Amino acid sequence: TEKMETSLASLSPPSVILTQDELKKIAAYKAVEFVESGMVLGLGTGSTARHAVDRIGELLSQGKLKNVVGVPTSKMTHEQALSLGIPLSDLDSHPVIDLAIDGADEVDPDLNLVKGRGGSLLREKMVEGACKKFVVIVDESKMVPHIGGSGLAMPVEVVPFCWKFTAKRLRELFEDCGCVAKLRTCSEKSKKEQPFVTDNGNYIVDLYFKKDIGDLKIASDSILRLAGVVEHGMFLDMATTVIVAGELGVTIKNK
Ligand code: ABF
Repeated sequence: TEKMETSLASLSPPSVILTQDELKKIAAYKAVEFVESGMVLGLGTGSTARHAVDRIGELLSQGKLKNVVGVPTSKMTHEQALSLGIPLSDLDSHPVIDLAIDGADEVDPDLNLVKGRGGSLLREKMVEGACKKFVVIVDESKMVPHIGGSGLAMPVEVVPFCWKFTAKRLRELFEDCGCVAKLRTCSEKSKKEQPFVTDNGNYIVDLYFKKDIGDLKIASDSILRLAGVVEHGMFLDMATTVIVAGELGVTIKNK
């Protein structure tokens, strides 16, 4: 089901072009409308999810939200939530999450996602796999007809031990799709040549495809069968709602 909300149109006259960050904030604030007092919340990671966490902190400090517990999906979000005074927990103490809110890198028409270009896919998949409702927040640039087909990275978290061997096996799996496998390195200039290390002490191998990868479930299973792989960034059949903010308004897509 799809619902188009027109509130944005009335907020912004057609002459005002919203920035990508403003669109991210609009999607994030809309998602926080689903949050109720007493909920256990999965707190996402990334520049879109950051706005949602800020908003939750703001509502808590204003007393408009009470007794929520946040389960962060990364060390970075943990720090952010802590600084906002959001009470925190983890999956060991709260194995059932009422609602998780997080961004994504790609969303297809069936609400399958690519995540992990920010590097926190494993914790995100653990937390978001444990929630009753998973609301994804994106600006319209993230909507794609097929995930993995945008020419952008499909991240795979791998153990550092013999990562080149694992990267080679990943590339071979998708040989027919013209796959290129690249180790992700740090973004800071001074550390450019060093591997990017995830919150879990692992590396990320980014896969790039020249052709469509076909059946997503088959692709997912074959990646997970490789021994050096910890997790990948395809989130299939997990999102229950996707909130898309675009120049013409907010669209809410439900599974
Ligand atoms: C996280 O943040 C990731 O899974 C995804 O890679 C990314 C999206 O980032 P942004 O909101 O900054 O575009 O949710």
